[in-house]
Amino acid sequence: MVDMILYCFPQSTCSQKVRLALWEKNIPFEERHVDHKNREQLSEWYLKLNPNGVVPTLIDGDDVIIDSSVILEYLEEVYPDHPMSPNNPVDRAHMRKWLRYLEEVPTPAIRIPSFNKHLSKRYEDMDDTSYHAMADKHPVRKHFYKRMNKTGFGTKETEEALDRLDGAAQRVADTMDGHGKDWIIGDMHSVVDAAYMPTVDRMIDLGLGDMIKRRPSLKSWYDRYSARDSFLKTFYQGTRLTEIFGKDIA
Ligand SMILES: N[C@@H](CCC(=O)N[C@@H](CS)C(=O)NCC(=O)O)C(=O)O
Repeated sequence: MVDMILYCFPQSTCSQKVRLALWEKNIPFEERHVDHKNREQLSEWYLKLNPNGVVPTLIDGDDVIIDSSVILEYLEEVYPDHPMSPNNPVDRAHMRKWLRYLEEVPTPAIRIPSFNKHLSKRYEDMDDTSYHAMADKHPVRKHFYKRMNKTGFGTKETEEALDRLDGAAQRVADTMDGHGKDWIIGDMHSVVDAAYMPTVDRMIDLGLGDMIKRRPSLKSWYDRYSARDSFLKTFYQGTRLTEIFGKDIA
């Protein structure tokens, strides 16, 4: 019997962040899949747990914790074994600075090519009225879905997103080149690595792997991380969009 339940989608990058940390920290948990295809994240029962209508949601005994980076920090505080955050306040401030940067730049950016290439297919059979009703009901993504308008984002927004992904890859590579250590904040494999990895893995799955490959320190970071047990357990069969939607869908 486990006390910890993670409501998630197998392919969601925000869910993958948390799965990486749970496996890394060796915390037993039950993974429960919210049915994205049928928009279960907007159902009444789920909105009671997570009023933002997004995954992941962590249930720890009687407590409900939402927002992937908040969950990462919560796990660090409550389950300090197998630490993924530094001890001293200055290093912790640097760690948080990275978490905020990742949330501000690459995390929203990766949604654009993901929806353009694959995830918009989930909406193509919906009539316009139902689609707009879904968007209107979405607590945090109403305007995102309205801009996407079932088929994908426009050229300008797509180019901006790719530029942000490239800029973030450069920032991480510069940082790693600068300190010459194995992980983003230095010697310690931390929540920052777990927070960025799913975006990088998604970039590769979307055919944007060149942004990683042409930066040797980033490429060796990916290779190092993807050999870890936590990575192999997080990215099980069916967690990549190409496995669900096929490689050739443009
Ligand atoms: N800030 C939230 C964002 C979570 C988020 O955007 N989740 C996406 C999957 S990665 C989602 O559930 N989307 C549902 C939807 O678009 O309806 C977090 O980090 O947990």
